[in-house]
Amino acid sequence: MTVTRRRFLQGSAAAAGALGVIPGLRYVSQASEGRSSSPEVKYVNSSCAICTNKCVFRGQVVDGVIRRLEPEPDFPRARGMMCARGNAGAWTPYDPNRLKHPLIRTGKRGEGKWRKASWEEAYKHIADKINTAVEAEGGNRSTIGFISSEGTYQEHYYQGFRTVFGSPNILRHPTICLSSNIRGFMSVFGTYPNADIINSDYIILAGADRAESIFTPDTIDMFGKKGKTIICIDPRFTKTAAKSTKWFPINPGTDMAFALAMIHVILKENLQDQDFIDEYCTGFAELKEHVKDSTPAWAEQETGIPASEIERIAREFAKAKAPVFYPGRRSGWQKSEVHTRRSIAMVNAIVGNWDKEGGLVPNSSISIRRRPMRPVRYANAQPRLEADDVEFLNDGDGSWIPWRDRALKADPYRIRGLMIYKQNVVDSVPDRNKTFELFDKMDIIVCVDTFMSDTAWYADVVLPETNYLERQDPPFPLSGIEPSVIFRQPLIERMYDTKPGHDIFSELAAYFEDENGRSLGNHFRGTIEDHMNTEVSARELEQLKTKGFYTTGEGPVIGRTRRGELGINTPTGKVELYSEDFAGRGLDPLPVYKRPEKPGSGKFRFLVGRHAIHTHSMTAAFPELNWHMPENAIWINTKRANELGVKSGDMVKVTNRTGGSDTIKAQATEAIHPDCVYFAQGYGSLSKDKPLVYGRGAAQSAVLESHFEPISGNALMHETIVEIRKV
Ligand SMILES: Nc1nc2c(c(=O)[nH]1)N[C@H]1C(S)=C(S)[C@@H](COP(=O)(O)OP(=O)(O)OC[C@H]3O[C@@H](n4cnc5c(=O)[nH]c(N)nc54)[C@H](O)[C@@H]3O)O[C@H]1N2
Ligand SMILES: Nc1nc2c(c(=O)[nH]1)N[C@H]1C(S)=C(S)[C@@H](COP(=O)(O)OP(=O)(O)OC[C@H]3O[C@@H](n4cnc5c(=O)[nH]c(N)nc54)[C@H](O)[C@@H]3O)O[C@H]1N2
Ligand code: SF4
Ligand SMILES: [Mo]
Repeated sequence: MTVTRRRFLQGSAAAAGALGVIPGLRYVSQASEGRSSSPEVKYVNSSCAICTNKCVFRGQVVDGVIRRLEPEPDFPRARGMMCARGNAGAWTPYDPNRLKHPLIRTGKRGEGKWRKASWEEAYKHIADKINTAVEAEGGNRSTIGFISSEGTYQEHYYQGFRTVFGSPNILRHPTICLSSNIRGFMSVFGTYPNADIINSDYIILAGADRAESIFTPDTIDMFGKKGKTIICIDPRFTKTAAKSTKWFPINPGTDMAFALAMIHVILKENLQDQDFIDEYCTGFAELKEHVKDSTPAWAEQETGIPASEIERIAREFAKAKAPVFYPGRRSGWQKSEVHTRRSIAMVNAIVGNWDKEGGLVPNSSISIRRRPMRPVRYANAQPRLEADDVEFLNDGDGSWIPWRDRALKADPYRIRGLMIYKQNVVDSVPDRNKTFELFDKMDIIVCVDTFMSDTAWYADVVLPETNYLERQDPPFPLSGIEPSVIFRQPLIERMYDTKPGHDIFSELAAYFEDENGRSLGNHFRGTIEDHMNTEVSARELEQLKTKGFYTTGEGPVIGRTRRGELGINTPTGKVELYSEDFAGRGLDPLPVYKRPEKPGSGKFRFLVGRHAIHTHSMTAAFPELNWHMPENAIWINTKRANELGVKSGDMVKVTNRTGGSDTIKAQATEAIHPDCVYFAQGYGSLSKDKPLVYGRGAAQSAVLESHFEPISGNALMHETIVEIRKV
């Protein structure tokens, strides 16, 4: 091997080169300089960390340098493909802007002045600040807020740390993603199901951009199969719309009217699956009465979708062999979100679409022998800050928006510190001005990331986690219709002074004590290898090491409810078309439509949504993806743009009702509903260590107002009304 580590590091740290090729390839060219004539080639299977899908790949490593990541053909979710983002991940270890060692802030927050620190120094600094904060609050450990998105370490080590530390204040990703969807489907079916989209012959996608958001082989197969009808309902002409049979640019926030009218037609024409309803459902009579007046003509007024089309879709859907009204994923849009999802669940229920091929299928997962950490009980333990603000608050997930509001008012107690792991809260939580107000009240902000995100940029201590291609992660059960267990193993040696999550949290724990003076480090037993050896069998571990995953070998798990192996996990044990539980809580027991607010003259509803080559805020600065899309632009309907005197390429200022604003290039287009505007996430960064997106384009969180849905606690991303002004 002729590439020494030092030489490689020198190469990768060089500034933008003159090679004129895709930037990521440039790093690898630099890394591979002076390659030997008989290179050492090896393949390592591992799993992608660039989005939640965790596709398993086969990584090709030549002379210790990653050359490419190929999809693992046997892995059910990836089969023959890896998306653009997954491919671009190959170069992240070599990105000169990655985090390389612990940093402690020396200047003001956000000034970007740091000193390099050893891990011991960083841990000690964190522990001193946190212990002082807890003391200042009379021993109340709830004063530290824990924040994380999903990921392989999040589940046990990070949560484990929080559990033994003793704060109930955890905020996880569902609160800014899909908790309203989960709650809506749970209230009807008792679980949040998957959709067997490959085998369904009639699919309604309302607010689900599969072709960009879950661009996997089954999505391709879904579009590719003959004889299939796909109805796309979206205020934007997305890639999914382009691939669908029909697209309807619905008035935003009116999906429930569409769903209720579908139910109306199906019941009026007696197209329902009465046998399924009689055997599995409760509340049918109430639902039938409820939708009596939800006619297609009424729904046309609300949704903008012609009545004749609604009627036709309802009929075709009910008569199809395997229809599915896709549940969607991200769901925090409008105020009535939980009820909207319930109405969508009910459209499925009345045609008997439950636990069958081509339909909705309850989640399956493979269990592993994980030993959860037992919580330590502290005398001053306090309930979650926002415990009273949300009807169905999930204690393990929390609710970001009311939590932040309470923290700002120190109501009922003060939050003094934030431990943030793998969530870029400055960009991912609406209304970043408010997030900064929260930061201003903190004695200590710790951020564990792999890059200098906007959140890390404003933190006091930044801890660099080891890149996913250099790291060993524990086995992770991936649930779905065809469940599997995946894991990550290093393709290359660790290049910098970084640590994997397991080490970070188990080592940090040793700097804290419980009330009896016992080290919290005692709760973390064993190395990551010890965990792996106990969590799965030797044979399974061997499979993980060679293939990067294992399954039960039984293929899709469909039909357990119908075979009597699985109950319906609602309070009544039935599919609930009417919810006594909701009624008892003073909530509407049936989905009641409420017309969303119209933006008003000269104003727009601001929408967010996925982009095929980006993951949230994370990838916009990946050189090879940024090369395709150097900045974002705001979609404005052509007619509305003309009214404003705005042309494509003009700069506009977008301002919300609370003064939040950002400036961005305009893109006049027919591809968006006249009431709405949209731009992609990840740009307009504040972190100077993300130079490709620093100050380039606009940030969604600068423009999003804070709203939440009080049944599930989901932050609402489509309740923002903005004004556009040419600058
Ligand atoms: N490429 C890529 N893929 C991803 C991710 C990513 O960041 N990038 N993130 C992953 C994650 S965490 C999630 S949660 C999923 C999200 O996956 P999806 O939910 O499929 O994707 P989104 O683009 O968030 O939202 C879907 C669509 O809803 C539309 N919409 C907005 N308002 C309305 C409305 O009122 N009615 C209707 N019918 N439609 C509306 C938007 O225009 C958008 O096109 O994607 C996952 N996959
Ligand atoms: N404005 C806006 N906000 C949104 C959404 C939106 O569409 N627009 N969508 C919402 C949805 S659906 C979701 S799921 C959430 C997602 O919210 P986030 O989880 O905050 O999403 P990301 O922007 O991907 O940020 C993840 C952070 O983790 C870092 N990271 C990546 N890999 C690793 C790793 O291995 N270890 C560590 N420690 N860090 C790592 C990345 O560098 C990045 O800073 O955002 C929600 N918020
Ligand atoms: S869908 Fe793309 S980014 Fe997500 S895990 Fe798979 S390859 Fe990675
Ligand atoms: Mo999400």
